[in-house]
Amino acid sequence: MLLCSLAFTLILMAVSGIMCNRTEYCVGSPGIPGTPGSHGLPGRDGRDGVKGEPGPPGPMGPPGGMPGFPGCNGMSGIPGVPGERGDKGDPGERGPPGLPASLDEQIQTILHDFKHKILQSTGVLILQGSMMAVGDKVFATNGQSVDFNAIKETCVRAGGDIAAPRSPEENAAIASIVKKHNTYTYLGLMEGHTIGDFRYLDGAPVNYTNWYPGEPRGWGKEKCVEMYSDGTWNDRNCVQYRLAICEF
Ligand code: MAN
Ligand code: CA
Repeated sequence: MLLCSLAFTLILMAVSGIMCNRTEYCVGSPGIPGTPGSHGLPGRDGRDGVKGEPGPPGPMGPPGGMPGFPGCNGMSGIPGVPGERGDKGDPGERGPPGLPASLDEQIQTILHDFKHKILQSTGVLILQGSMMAVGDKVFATNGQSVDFNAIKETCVRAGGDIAAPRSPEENAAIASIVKKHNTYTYLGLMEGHTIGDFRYLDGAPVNYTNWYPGEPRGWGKEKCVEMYSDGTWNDRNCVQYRLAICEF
């Protein structure tokens, strides 16, 4: 049988022209590739990857958690009201003795300049007829006619008093202002509790009068005193409008 198949092979080889011997591989056309093998087993797990970015903040927790840290300080409030004034301090030490003012050249220069300035201003006011100077007194008007109380207020506000003549010279000065304005004025006099007892506003009795003939005849009903344009006086109620003349 073996001999038979060997003989068959040799015959086949001879027919097909292929020659070979026992020490060489046969040279022929490649065979048909086999079918692919089945899938191998799964490989081992890889190494851990790099750490990812932090996730978004989580939702707010339930109430009753721990209190947070204190917040920053707020802005400063508005300043409080100033405190009460403190007590007066003790007087300072006495300075070194100075020159008497009469020998102090600097003081004398200042006084001289003051005097000059005051003389200039007074001269202008007298020239313009804005003031009447009699002795140490000065009379002036604002040209307004108001009642007795308003004249008093106006004069005090200006640093003076309602004009009250204490001599014929002062009376003439006031009268010249009244005449110039072609009107009457109230004087700084009033009737006291006793009828006919007219006094200066500080309560002192009058030491000079210039009543119009027959005046005063108000018999306690005319408490104020007006001056006519000729300088004579009449007792009168206090609510007429009269020229405001003050003395300083
Ligand atoms: C007249 C005189 C005055 C009086 C006035 C009042 O002039 O009787 O004495 O003060 O009237 O209007
Ligand atoms: Ca009268």
